[in-house]
Amino acid sequence: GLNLKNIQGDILSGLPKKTETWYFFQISNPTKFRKDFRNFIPLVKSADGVLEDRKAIDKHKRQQGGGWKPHLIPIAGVNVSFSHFGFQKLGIDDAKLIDTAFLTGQRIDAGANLGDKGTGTGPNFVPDWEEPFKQEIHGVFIIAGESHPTVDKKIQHIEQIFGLGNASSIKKLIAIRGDVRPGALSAHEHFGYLDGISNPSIIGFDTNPPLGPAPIRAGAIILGHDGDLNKDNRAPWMVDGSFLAFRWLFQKVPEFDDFLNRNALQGPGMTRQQGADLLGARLVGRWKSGAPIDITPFDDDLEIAADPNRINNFHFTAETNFQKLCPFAAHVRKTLPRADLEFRGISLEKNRIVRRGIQFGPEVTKQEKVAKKTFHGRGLLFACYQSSLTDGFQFIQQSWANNPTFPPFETTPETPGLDPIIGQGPNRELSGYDPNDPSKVLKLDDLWVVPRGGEYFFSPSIKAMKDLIAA
Ligand code: N7H
Repeated sequence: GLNLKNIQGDILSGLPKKTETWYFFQISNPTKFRKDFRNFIPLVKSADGVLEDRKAIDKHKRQQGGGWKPHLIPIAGVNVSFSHFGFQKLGIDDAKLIDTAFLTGQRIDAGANLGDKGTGTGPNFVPDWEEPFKQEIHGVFIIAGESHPTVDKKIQHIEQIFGLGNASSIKKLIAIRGDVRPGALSAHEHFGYLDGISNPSIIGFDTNPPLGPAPIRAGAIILGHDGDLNKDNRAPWMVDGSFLAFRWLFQKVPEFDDFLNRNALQGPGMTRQQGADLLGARLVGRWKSGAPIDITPFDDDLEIAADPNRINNFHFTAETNFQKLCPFAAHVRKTLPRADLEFRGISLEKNRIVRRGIQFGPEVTKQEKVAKKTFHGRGLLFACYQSSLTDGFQFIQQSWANNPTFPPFETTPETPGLDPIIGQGPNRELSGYDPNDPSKVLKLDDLWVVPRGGEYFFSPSIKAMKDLIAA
């Protein structure tokens, strides 16, 4: 079984959050850091702690009796992760983490494999990122909570533990605040689509999974368990940890909406708005409600969206080798191709990731809508966990989203093209956007999702924090 008291809470359960701060730091004084870290460990929320928090939240909701404006109970969750450079700084040998993406770091990987824009090549690649991410990042604190005051109090506590000013054992590089969107949009990302629907169900943890993709073994996400392809080669302290890929992704929402409007699909009795909505759904693979176009291709369906056993229970089975219902390049088909590969007997278990992102930035203003142009930074603090970055995040981005010939097909003439949401690369186009003629190719505008920073981290077990990192 899984030791839920030893695994950090964001990995398995997801820290409950309305707001979350990502606090990136360098270790300036390793000896003092190790001492301070011992006092920090009690703040860390385990998977078990999150389950208890969720119970308390549910109980509180019941007691509120579904009032018109429920109060939230103050709950904070703290997690911590280290980059390869952080382990090096602490003198910890992390070679048995094996993962080349982790050991290289994301700045160089961004040029070599992820397709980010920038200058220079190889180890000298400098991506077009925000300044703090061009520096060496050693670690990140993740602080989640129901409100800004609760989170800010925790941040102050953490800063006290590690000391302030010249006496500090850490140097803050940047703290980025994420916030879920207001009101009814709270579970939707900034383009407007419901997010957080399809995360892998984990055998032995998710006891009553809804219908959908086959549940996976814990080792696909957590090191040292069945399903971790390097299980037998890990050092003992790596067990119960997980790799974290972080990406700071800016979204150009008015520009995306304008593109959908300009290229709206046309059909009998279809308004321009309906044609724009249909095009958007075909680029994502889901309607804004979350309903998958593989099962409701021409109209949104709120009943399907509201049913946990239908919203994720689609497999492209009627569609392998075809893209009338859903384009090959649609974001959810690129990032989890389901039957496209499974019908050839290829398992997707090793490529599954657990996504834990949060939105950042304000709602689109009237001024931006009118100008069809972004004036305020907003987007997604993308985060995902996996037991291999090279099979998980990196693979999905490089070999699927950025690869115009994925999925590979023998029987159709169409080249799928790029994932229109996250795909990066020279030829920004995809086929299949028009259900009436899947061979038609749509030229896309410049990126609507712009990477401005990121790093690869390892989220150690709580035992590893005590035995290996703390002094
Ligand atoms: Fe994606 N979007 O709004 O269009 N994503 N994503 N993603 N994404 C998903 O099924 C989005 C990004 C995956 O299991 C949904 O939960 C945006 C990166 C995977 O069927 C929506 C951004 C990577 C899935 C979005 C972004 C992925 C997924 C449907 C950036 C990895 C699950 C909701 C700003 C490299 C696929 C859901 C499955 C779903 C959007 C980034 C991967 C709406 C806007 C960088 C694996």
